[in-house]
Amino acid sequence: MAQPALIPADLDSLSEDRQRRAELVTGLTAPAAFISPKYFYDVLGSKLFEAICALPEYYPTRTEAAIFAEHRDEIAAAVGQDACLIDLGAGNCAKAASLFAALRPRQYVPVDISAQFLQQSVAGLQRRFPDIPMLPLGMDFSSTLALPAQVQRERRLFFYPGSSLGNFDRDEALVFLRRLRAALPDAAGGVLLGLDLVKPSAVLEAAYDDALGVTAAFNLNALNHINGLLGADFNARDWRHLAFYDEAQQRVEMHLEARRDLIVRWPGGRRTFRQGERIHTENSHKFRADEIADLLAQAGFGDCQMWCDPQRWFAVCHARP
Ligand code: AVJ
Repeated sequence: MAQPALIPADLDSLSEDRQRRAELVTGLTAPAAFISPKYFYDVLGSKLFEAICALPEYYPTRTEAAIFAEHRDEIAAAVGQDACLIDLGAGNCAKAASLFAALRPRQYVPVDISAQFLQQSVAGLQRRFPDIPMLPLGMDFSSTLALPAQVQRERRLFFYPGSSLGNFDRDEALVFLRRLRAALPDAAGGVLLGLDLVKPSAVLEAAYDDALGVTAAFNLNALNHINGLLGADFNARDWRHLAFYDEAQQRVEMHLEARRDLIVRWPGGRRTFRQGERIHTENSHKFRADEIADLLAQAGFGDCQMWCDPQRWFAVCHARP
């Protein structure tokens, strides 16, 4: 089968570009500077995330994979076969691919903001699975879920693994889940989520500040990515990676901290940072098992099923409209 063409959903159009610059400038010039974690994912960032998933400290990926392996048949029975598998933040597509044999999807729709990386992933995947029609979408699904007409409506299954939902605040997560719910026309499919659970902070902090410094590189790479998008002059050497667990907010926060007083410039703007001043780059919310069913119910889903590892570090959930 020919290599599937990537649908580049507008990322390069002029208005999208202007909007993205405006969003970045808003965050960078805010009194407490911030950027969206979606800016981690250029080609290098996607590769660094892939490396994170292989780190001994980063338990989510392998714990989730173990849950899928252990409960494959039950999960497949809950989800049903012949689905249109819509993989949100597909990256290297490895998680979905590991389920292909059990789920036998009728159509595979991987979606990722890192369009070029996705294109490379899908090219290899289509060769391994020539019989599954694949429709890769290079788009930012955090703002809109406008799926092209080629995406089958029947038996849609939104696959959102890896605790990516944790990047949203609670209210944003609810809005996002409601949007998924609205895009599901029938009861057959649903959502299949992977969610990271609350656990001792030492485990969490090691997972987001690993000994090899891969997560630090992943965080710092956002600055290089922004330099390209905005024409800014960030120097990654001026910044330090910071990650800590906030028990009250139930989330790991990542920041970049200025190592000295400095000025960052871009066409049409600039920002002074004092030594020690931070840019907030990510929240990674952790869930309590009992709040997951509530969240899904509030978003309009029913029939929630959940599978965990023996330590109860991670949860895989399926819910139907
Ligand atoms: C892809 C958002 C699930 O929050 O654990 C990994 C990203 N950040 N290490 C996460 C991430 C730092 C990851 N998610």
